Amino acid sequence: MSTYETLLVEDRGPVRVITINRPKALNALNAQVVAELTEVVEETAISDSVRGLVLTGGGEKAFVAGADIKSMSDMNPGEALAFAGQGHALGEELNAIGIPVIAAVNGFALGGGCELALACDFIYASTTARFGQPEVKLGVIPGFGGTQRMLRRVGMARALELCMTGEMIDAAEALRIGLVNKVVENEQLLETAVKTATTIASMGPLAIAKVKEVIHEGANKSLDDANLQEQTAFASLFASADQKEGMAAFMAKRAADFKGQ
Ligand code: DAK
Repeated sequence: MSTYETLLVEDRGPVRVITINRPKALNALNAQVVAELTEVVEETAISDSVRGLVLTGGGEKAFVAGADIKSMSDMNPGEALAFAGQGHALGEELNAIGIPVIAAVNGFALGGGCELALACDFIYASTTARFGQPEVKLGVIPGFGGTQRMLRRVGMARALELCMTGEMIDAAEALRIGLVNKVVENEQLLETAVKTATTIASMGPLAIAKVKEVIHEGANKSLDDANLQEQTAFASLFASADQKEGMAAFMAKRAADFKGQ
């Protein structure tokens, strides 16, 4: 595995934990962090052994406090477009990788940090987590897919309210509006996210990849087209050894031994 300047990467069994590690800047996303995240996601996508990703923030205070305001402050529109493109590409890769990606939000998830969490399949938060899209306070808007992913995650009215007021919400409110799936104490956060990713890793890998593909792509399709995609994906799995193994194991009352084939 490569080494990174702004990330810590550790495999815990089948689950890769990526820690964004610039705690002095509250893990703010500059071009280097986004490039390194993209690299590790691409490296993971071709790994046979990694079956889940967990993203978290280094230090006590933040998941990611946003895009790096210092490096953005002098950007012209062309540079801003390139930076936004880099962030969007990362979000698309996190959505396209055929394994679960869980954000373990351990503090501030603001601006680009909230957008990064939204690009994950789902979010677990600690009781100390705070979410917000404060870009309007800086005279800009979310640029890493936040407006659209927030809309799809929590609905139009709440997305508009969060993106227009720039206000922060706490973990309990984030849970209430469906932005996060679960809230636990900080000490249990990483362990809880890794445990869920490990459970998912024991399922048929091809089936997990199809669940992810059908739900992510279906969100952007008509119901008819999305249902057709589901039907085709369901049928395609009957050509896999994993389907034979999963069903044979059920009938033999034993655990399935999936090979991802
Ligand atoms: N960028 C750079 N440095 C940051 C930062 C950030 N987003 N957030 C915090 N820091 C730095 C602080 O400057 C400070 O550094 P020093 O002064 O010690 O050198 C250090 O982290 C600790 O922060 P504080 O001293 O402020 O800590 P507090 O506990 O007092 O406050 C805070 C924590 C999170 C409430 C506060 O730091 C804060 O409000 N931070 C900014 C949050 C924010 O506005 N985030 C959104 C950033 S805008 C786009 C692409 C993307 C985006 C937009 C457009 N395109 C290219 C189109 C996305 C934009 C954003 O994410």
